Amino acid sequence: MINIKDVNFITSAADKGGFFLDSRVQVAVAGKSNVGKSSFINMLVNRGNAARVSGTPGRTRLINFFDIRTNGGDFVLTDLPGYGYAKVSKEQKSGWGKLVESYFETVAGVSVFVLVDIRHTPSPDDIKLIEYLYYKTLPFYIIANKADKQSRAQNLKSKKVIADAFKVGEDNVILISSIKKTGRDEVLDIIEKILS
Ligand SMILES: Nc1nc2c(ncn2[C@@H]2O[C@H](COP(=O)(O)OP(=O)(O)OP(=O)(O)O)[C@@H](O)[C@H]2O)c(=O)[nH]1
Ligand SMILES: [Mg+2]
Repeated sequence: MINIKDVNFITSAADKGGFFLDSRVQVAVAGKSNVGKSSFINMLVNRGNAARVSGTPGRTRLINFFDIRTNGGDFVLTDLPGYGYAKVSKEQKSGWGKLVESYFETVAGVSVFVLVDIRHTPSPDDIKLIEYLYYKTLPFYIIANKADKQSRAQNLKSKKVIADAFKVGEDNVILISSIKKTGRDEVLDIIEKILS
C-alpha cells in the first residue's frame, strides 16, 4: 500500500485564474456542505488540520490545493467547496456551480471522491454531480462518511440506499469515518490505482 510522506498547502482559488495546474494528476474531494470533505482530507494525510475543518457548515468557499507526496508518486489533492448549504443566497449557489464546473473543465483528467453522509439519502444535487461526472467521463469514487454515527447493521442498509440512489453497485460505495479513521486503507488503495 502507498504511504503519504508529505503534505503541503499550495494555494486557494476563488476563480479559474487562481487554479493550480501542473503535470501531476489531480484528485478532487466534492460533496454537500458539512459531509466532512475537509475532515476526510485531514484523515487521509494524517494531519490534524491540514484542510481547515469548519465549525460552521459551508465554510470552505474556495478551492484549496494541496501538494501530496507519496512513495507511489506525487499528486495534487483539491478540497472543493460544499454545495447545498441552505443559508447561502442564490448568487452564491450558482457561484459554487460555476467555480466547480470550471474546475472540472480546466483540469485535465481529474479523479473525484464524492463524499456523502452515510445517514442521508443522496440529495438531487449529489445525483446531479454524479450524472455530470459520468457525462464528462471523469472517474469518481463514492465515499460514505460518518460511519461512526450508526451501527454496522444500519451502515450496511445505508450503503444499499446510497448505491441505489446513484445507480451503482454496492461495491462502489466505500464506508469510512474521518473521525475514527476507518476506511483509510481502502482510499489509499484507490489513490494507488489512480497514480499507477
Ligand atoms: N462523527 C463524525 N463527524 C464527522 C466526520 N467527518 C466530519 N465530521 C464532522 O462534520 C462537520 C463538518 O466537517 P467538515 O470536514 O468541515 O465538512 P466539509 O464537507 O469540509 O464542510 P464544508 O467545507 O462546509 O463544505 C465537523 O463538525 C466534523 O467534525 C466523521 O467521520 N464522523
Ligand atoms: Mg470543508
